[in-house]
Amino acid sequence: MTPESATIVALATAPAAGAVGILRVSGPAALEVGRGLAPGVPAAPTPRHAYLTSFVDAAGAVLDEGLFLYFQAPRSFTGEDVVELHAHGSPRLLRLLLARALEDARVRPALPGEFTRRAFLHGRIDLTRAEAVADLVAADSEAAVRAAAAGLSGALAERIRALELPLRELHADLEGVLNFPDEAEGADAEAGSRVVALRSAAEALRAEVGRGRLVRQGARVALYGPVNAGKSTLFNRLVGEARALVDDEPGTTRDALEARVEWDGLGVTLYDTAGLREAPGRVEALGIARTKELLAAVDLAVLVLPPGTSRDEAASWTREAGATPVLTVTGKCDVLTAARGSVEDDTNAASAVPSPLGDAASDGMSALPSPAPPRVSGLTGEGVDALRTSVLARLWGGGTPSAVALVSERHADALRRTAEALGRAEEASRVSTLEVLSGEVGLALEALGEVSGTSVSEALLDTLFQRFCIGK
Ligand SMILES: Nc1nc2c(ncn2[C@@H]2O[C@H](COP(=O)(O)OP(=O)(O)OP(=O)(O)O)[C@@H](O)[C@H]2O)c(=O)[nH]1
Ligand SMILES: [Mg+2]
Repeated sequence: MTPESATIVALATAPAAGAVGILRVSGPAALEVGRGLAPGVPAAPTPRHAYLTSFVDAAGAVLDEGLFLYFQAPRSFTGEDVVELHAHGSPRLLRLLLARALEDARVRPALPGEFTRRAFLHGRIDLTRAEAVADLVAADSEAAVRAAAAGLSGALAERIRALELPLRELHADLEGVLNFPDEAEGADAEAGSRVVALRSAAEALRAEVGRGRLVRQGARVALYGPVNAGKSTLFNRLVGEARALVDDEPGTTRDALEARVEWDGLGVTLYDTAGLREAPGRVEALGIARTKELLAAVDLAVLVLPPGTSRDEAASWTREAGATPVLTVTGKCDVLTAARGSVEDDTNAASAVPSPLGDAASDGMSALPSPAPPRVSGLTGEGVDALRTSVLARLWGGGTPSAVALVSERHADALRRTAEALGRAEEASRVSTLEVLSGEVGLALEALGEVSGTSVSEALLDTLFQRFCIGK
């Protein structure tokens, strides 16, 4: 029995008490099984019509009343006959209904993602859309929801097709010239420039991988800098609650703290870290080692400097972040403003600032690299909105976080192999034979097919659909 001939059943709603619970059946026996539970429904129900009916046990006793929907193959989500019973959301009742459906020998429990997998196998959706279903369910920010919805409506499928069709044509032309040199003569004339264009289109899609990952997983942003710069105060301000301990003793923060926020719909995990300094105590040194580890892993490092930091010092702090992009801000700007009026004003927090404002760099701003870093104050909130905007701009680089085709790591890997094969094809078009060129174009096509699903293995499908929940 091939998997497709089995009828599958699962609860499509979470196994918890709720307003509505849905039992979903798909496959050739779906209607019969569904009617077994809801005998009041006509033998040939109108497809897509909601019947209000009773659900009964094996003896015919009424268990619940709810809606019965029938979707006739192929016009259903899976492409097969589908029946949905919308009952009251009682977990115990739903298990009874499920058990009854499973009494039929033609029925077995659905595997995770199996409904969606059948939709894919029956050509109802391509692989990018099937994955968008899982992305939507897993989405934990507004940007992720919107991007998954775009994927669901075929945004990525569209762009893959725009690449796949001309690639297929090129491959056919080349194979034509190779196999029927007389009939297809000249079809390879533009091959070189066609390959170049296709390669840059593949690279352009690949370039969205970073954004796709940001949307899918959220961005990681760490605050770092010298001890006592005001990182924890700023962290609390950005998070909107007093999460981190704040104190005027340098080295207050040891463990890195994290908090999840959503800015302009984009999920952001924000980290507060142990301040960096030479010769700390043992525990603090462990914290500093963590800071450095974290800095290497985040998408953006926000360097918080005390007012009055010199240009050279600022540059050396920047280097602590290694390859991670850095956004520098001057913290405690309320102090700076006050100190400009009275340098030795001990009545405000200026006394807590480690770098004295009264030394050679008496005007702190002119000592920093130009343009001067934006100024913020975690204490008063000044400049914090502007900082949020700059962080988003640095992460996203313009545009709204939803305008992305959600390129996943899997897509990225397939696109990389597509682009590499096209790179070799480009080379071959200049120095090698038509066979080699056509071979590389064929490989590019195969790699691209993994994205849409025109060329995928069972193993890949297994891995993909394991991400899904049962009943999806
Ligand atoms: N005036 C003023 N004082 C601030 C500001 N931010 C922090 N402070 C003070 O500076 C001291 C250190 O603040 P923290 O937020 O703990 O600084 P930190 O960078 O997290 O310090 P470590 O965890 O020790 O590295 C505290 O006394 C804060 O009240 C600010 O924006 N303005
Ligand atoms: Mg701190």
